[in-house]
Parts: sequence; C-alpha cells; structure tokens
Amino acid sequence: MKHASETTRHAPEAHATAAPRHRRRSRTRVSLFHGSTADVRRKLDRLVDYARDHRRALILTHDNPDPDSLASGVALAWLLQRLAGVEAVVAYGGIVGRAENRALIRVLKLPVVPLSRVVFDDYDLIAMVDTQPDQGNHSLPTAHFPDVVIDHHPEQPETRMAAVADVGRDTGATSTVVTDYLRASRLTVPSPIATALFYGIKSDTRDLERERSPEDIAAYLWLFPQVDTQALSSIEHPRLPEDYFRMFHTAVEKAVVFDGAVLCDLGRVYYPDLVAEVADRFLSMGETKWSLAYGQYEGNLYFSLRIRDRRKNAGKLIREVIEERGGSAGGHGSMAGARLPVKGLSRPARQKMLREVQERFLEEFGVATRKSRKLV
Ligand SMILES: [Mn+2]
Repeated sequence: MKHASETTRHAPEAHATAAPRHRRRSRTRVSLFHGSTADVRRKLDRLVDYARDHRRALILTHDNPDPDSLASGVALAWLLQRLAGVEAVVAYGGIVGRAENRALIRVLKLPVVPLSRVVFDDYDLIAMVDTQPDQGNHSLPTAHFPDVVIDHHPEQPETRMAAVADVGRDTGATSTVVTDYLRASRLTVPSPIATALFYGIKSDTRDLERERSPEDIAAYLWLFPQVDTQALSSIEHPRLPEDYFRMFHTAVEKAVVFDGAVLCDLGRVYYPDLVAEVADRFLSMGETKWSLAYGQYEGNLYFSLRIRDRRKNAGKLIREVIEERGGSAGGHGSMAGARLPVKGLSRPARQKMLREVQERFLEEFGVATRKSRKLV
C-alpha cells in the first residue's frame, strides 16, 4: 500500500470539502500528530503486506480483557479486513466482568468471542494486542506463536521473533498505536470503532492523566469528532448488578489502612478485574499513596497494585514479588496486576503466602510502622 507524502496528504480532504474552514481544521489536526507519520505509515504498510498473504486472522487480547485491548483488537480486525482482505476474528481468554467493559461490547456491538469458541487451526495468522508472548496474561497455547504483536508495554524478548511487531512505543494505551494506523490509512473510521478506541485511551490513561504521552493526546483529539458520545456515556455509566454493591461493602469492611497504604483482601470475587476497581478506589482515599487489592477467582489469586509515588514502579515491583512465587505479572509505573495460581493449595498455605506477599509489599514501600487499623 502506498501513502501520499505529508504535504500532499491534505489534497483529497481539501477537494472533498471546498470550504477553507475545513482546510484549516485538517491542518490543525496534522499539527497535533506528534508521532512520526512516515514511521507509522511504514509500520502499517509492513503489517498490511504481511497480512495480504493470509486468509483468516485470529486477534487475541489479554485475558479478562480491558477496554484498551478490546478496542485495539476490534480496530485491528477492521483494518486487516479493509486493507488486506483478511477475515479477522477477535477473541479473549477469561471473562469480561466489569460492567463498563460488558457495556462497551454490548452498546457498540463489538464482534468479540470467548477463546473457548476458537479452533486455532482455522486461522493462518495470529495477532496479539495489548500483551506479548512472554507475558503470562493471555491464553495463546504454547504450540502457537503470534505473527503480529501490537502492545504499548515494554518490549519482551520473545516478541522479537514475531514477523511484525509494534511494541514499547511508550504510549499510555495500545489503542493509541492502532489509532495511529487508522490515521495513516486515511480510511473513514466507523463510529463504533472510534468510540471504542477513544474509551480505550480514556480508561487506560484515566482521562489522559496516567502514563499519557503526546501521542495519546493527539489520538484522543483525532478520534473525538467521530465518537458516539451517547454510546460512550452509557458505557461509562452502566447499570450495575447487586453483586457489585455487595462486593464493595466487603471491600470497605476488609480494608486495612497503614501509614499511606491500603491493603484489601477481598476473598472470593465474582470476576477478576474487580480487584483493580477496588485498588483504584482506595488509591483515591485521603492521603493514600499506594493500594493493593487481591482476591481469588477460580484457581487463581489476582493482585492489583496502584501507586502515586512516581519514584516507584508498580510493574517492576509486582513482578518481583509475584513471579518468584510462580505467578505472572505486568503493568506500568503507577498501575500493575498479577495472577498467581493457587489450585491445590490448602487454606493455611494460602494464608501464609498472602501474609508473606503483604509483608514484602509493605517492606518495598517503606511503610515505617506496621501499625494498621481497619477502615471501618
Ligand atoms: Mn493497555
């Protein structure tokens, strides 16, 4: 696929909309595009050239997918269908639990399926979004390796073996990377896809506050005119099940407050990302500098860590603590999550391990006094 150069890029837009007002606007948009345009186009060309030789693509998100991975997956599928004529299916491992994420799929009618319905041999191209092969948070069987990896997390060694990889650009969201491809393609983006990507960036960066880069802001602004704001509102303010309120009751009851830190053992949770919601919520309480929430879902313990202190790296920290115990972890500076298999572990063994993990975190955070109090 050929792209026009930066200077001729406006020409078709200017013809289509003769009014100078529009021409001015398109110029403004380009100036907001901080990423290297030629570089993005090269990457898109490479992706499309590679995909063209294939028939059916499977696009995999990380397990228990968040809006960023769902949006990136669906947008990539659309792009591959349009530009490379490849039939593409988006699949996820785990469950979509969070009410907002369920609403995202329902309201925008996003074509995503659980991985359990996928027969791998039906596909001759596998792509992975918002995660990477070495990352333990996806369900790609080890017999398979992705051809394409697109992710905003730091590059992992195995990713270099993928035929096409766009990773570690240090944007706040994978949706930003895919939005850049859409911009470079100059296709008209359907509103549901623009809305999903917008929400992907918005939620991963917490309204452009956390881990955001100039590229995220540019993508966000570029998408906005194409966003279905009513759909977006019903995604961000969904109906919540009674279970959700019961779980928050438990969270408040179980929260233990240390000097600047909140720890919360939720026991059993009805979906894994709930620990992230709880950790987020407690980070906003009073003078809390970091929060850790954890809970069990099926055979795994899920941990979620949130930090305000910019000198600390949540991703690195949670990896150190959880990986040495046989779990998998990932995340960035201020937010991270981990999963630790506890199947077959007796209740006392589980309790002992949790105490150790908790102690490690308190140590790492230099919580001077182990004095704690219950929140209620
Ligand atoms: Mn992400």
